[in-house]
Amino acid sequence: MYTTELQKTATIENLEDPKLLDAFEARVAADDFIEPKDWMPEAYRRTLTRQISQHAHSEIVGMLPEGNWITRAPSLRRKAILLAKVQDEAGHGLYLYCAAETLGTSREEMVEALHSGKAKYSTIFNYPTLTWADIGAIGWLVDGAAIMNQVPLQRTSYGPYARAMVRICKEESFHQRQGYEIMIAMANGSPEQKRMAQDALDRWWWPSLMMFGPPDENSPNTAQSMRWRIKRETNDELRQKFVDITVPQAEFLGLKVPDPDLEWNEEKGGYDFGDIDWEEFYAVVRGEGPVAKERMKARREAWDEGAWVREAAAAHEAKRKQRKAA
Ligand code: FAQ
Repeated sequence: MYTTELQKTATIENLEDPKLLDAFEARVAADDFIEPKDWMPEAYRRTLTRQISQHAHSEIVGMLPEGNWITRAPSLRRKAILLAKVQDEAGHGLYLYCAAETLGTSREEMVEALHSGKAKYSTIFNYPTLTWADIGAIGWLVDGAAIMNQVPLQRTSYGPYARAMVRICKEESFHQRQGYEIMIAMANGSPEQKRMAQDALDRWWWPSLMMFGPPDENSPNTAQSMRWRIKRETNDELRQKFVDITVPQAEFLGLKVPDPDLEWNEEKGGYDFGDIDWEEFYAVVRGEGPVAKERMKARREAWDEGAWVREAAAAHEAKRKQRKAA
């Protein structure tokens, strides 16, 4: 109902009146939050719907690589923590779908876009989790990269997205720590455990750097998104910060970052690092990632198998409304 109302408003106001546009731009420039019923340019609405829904899809698809290890976690403590983490990711997906719905697209439409391959989700979740050390590496590197990207989004210009990010960032910070704690245990364990930790770092390092998106000069959306304060830092700025924070953490673990060109650059006060394989990135974006097909199959099956839950919830709601009206 709310969604339909918003859609109507969007069509009526889609005239891009210069006065409205100027007022909108001034509010954004003053760091005001834009709220669902405020006027906004159609391109702003579209960009946000794309980014927030893709973010939501990433959280939901992102449950799969770790979900794969819940039954094989090495202790009850590890199992309970991993279960809680994977549930948190589901929660993040839900807040984000709700935030995106306030822009006028229904959850069903967004899910359909994911299942038909029209909408993207983060490349990182198209890689397999081969050993328990991968669970450590995901928490440390993938959640670490996610936090780096998401902390600035707490100040994104769209209110519902910014507010969703506050809670998500708190939880992601716990996720990063649990991953790093696994890495500490593995890196200080038996030679075989240390070898597994190094192998996980070797496989997850470059895909984690790709999470930040293409280099700024090849990023079609960054300039406008920075102007509208949807993005607060560019892909390259965030990637650099991530490298600078993470390399010392690898050193503390006694592990080697798999980049022969990695070198501290005193002048820029950050690390220089080797070339990212952008061919691989674009192939994964096109749906050619190592486990892309399995990921989409699992999501479609989950959606189909959950149909009865959605139907039951809708029937319950209809009955509740009927009783209230009577
Ligand atoms: N994967 O012009 P840009 C997580 C696409 S959550 C796939 O730079 P933009 C939590 C991009 O969509 C991880 N596609 O685009 C967790 C665009 O295509 P489009 C997700 C990518 O939007 C942890 C095209 O390339 N986080 O990990 C990727 O300005 C552990 C051109 O790119 C978010 O979504 C990619 N990596 O910047 C869960 C954060 N990068 O849509 C479970 C919010 C780029 O025009 C376990 N999103 N593309 O067809 C963002 O900050 C931005 O959307 C970027 C991309 C930075 C991802």
